[in-house]
Amino acid sequence: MATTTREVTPTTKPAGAAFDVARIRRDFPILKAKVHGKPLVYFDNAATAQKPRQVIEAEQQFYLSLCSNVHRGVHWLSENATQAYEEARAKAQHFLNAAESREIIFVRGTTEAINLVAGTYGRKNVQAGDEVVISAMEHHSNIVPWQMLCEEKGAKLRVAPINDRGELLLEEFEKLLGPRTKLVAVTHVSNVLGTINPVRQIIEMAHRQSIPVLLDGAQAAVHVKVDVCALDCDFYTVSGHKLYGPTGIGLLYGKAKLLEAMPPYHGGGDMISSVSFEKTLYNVIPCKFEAGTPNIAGTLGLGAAIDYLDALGLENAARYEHQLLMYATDALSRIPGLRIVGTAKEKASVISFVMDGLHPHDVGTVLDQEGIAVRTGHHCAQPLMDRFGVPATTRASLVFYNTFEEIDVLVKGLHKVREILG
Ligand code: C6P
Repeated sequence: MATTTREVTPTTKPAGAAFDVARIRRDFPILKAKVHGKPLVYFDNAATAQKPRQVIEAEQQFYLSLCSNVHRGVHWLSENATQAYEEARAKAQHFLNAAESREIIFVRGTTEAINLVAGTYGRKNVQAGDEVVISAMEHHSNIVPWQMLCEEKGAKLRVAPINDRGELLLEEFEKLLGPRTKLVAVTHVSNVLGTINPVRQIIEMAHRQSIPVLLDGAQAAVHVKVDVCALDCDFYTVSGHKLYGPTGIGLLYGKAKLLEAMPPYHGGGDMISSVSFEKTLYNVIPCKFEAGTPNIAGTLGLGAAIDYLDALGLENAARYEHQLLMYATDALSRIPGLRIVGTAKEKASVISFVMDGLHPHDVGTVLDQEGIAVRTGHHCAQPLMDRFGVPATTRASLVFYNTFEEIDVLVKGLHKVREILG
């Protein structure tokens, strides 16, 4: 399959030099794979992204030459592994532009990051009668932990509505804020709709009433340059595996003064400064929140992914992804009986759609036979499906190693879906 950058309409043509997708694709070994005898077209990036060779090698290198535990040994291997682990933290700090590296906590992913905040900050600060505000477009990971907390505390979960394009209704959101609101937790980018939320305004509105804000950045960090200092968000979450890093590793950013005041999450080794049967004293941040042996290889892999993105230039990638989004939106909109769910003005390259009379699972199964990987289902966002009156959608999520030619293959595949399924 050709992997050149295609000329598109002047309004969508990239500024500056063409993005060398063919070269980039060579970094991702799996993209050469064939599925059912057809070249793989991987459009399930929002579920998990593919990994460049640099990430795979960083993990492998840890086991080949550095394997040991961190923060625990005086021997050469352990000291060097510790140094590499802390270097990865510094890379994450710079990636998010956090003020200090101790504001970066390594977790398994966004799910664990949000559970950590709900289980510590939430448990400490949310009491009976208080409220937590989320939005109607949240992933289950940013619903259920708050629901569990509210149930335990007798607090209330309030949900800010969205319009039919999938945009947050900011005025309605602001009306939900008040003296009882103890936290706002919203997604930066929707995994279903692709909507990029106006997070600056959200944070300003909440901060005017001294309400802290958690941003679920699982999808956003991939497409948007995140600057937690400029945003002034209180917590930010990242899933490493969506950011071209390994599975089982992610980041929680938290402002130091909040993290310091929070009780620990898990108890165990490394999160303590001293233990006796009478009393345990906790370690300083970030160690206070990293109990037990961490995912060291994954952390180094995530560090390599951040290096990769730095070299590529996230802004360059985002510009190219926007081209793909425009091209795919136009092409898919021309398919009779296909409706795109999520048409926000500010959108990342995630396209959910439904086809008249067809179940998304059947659509996904036929596409799979063509070598095309999309996600079908409720995308862990059942309340959002209800909001749009659909049980499920088919979702194509595009990133910088995807090509215009692959979108043509998807369009062809969707015509085939219609031929086969009626
Ligand atoms: N969404 C998707 O296919 P974890 O699984 O912890 O890395 O991330 C959870 C999560 C939280 N918030 C958002 C906005 C997400 O998109 C996800 C993960 C994947 O859409 C898997 S369900």
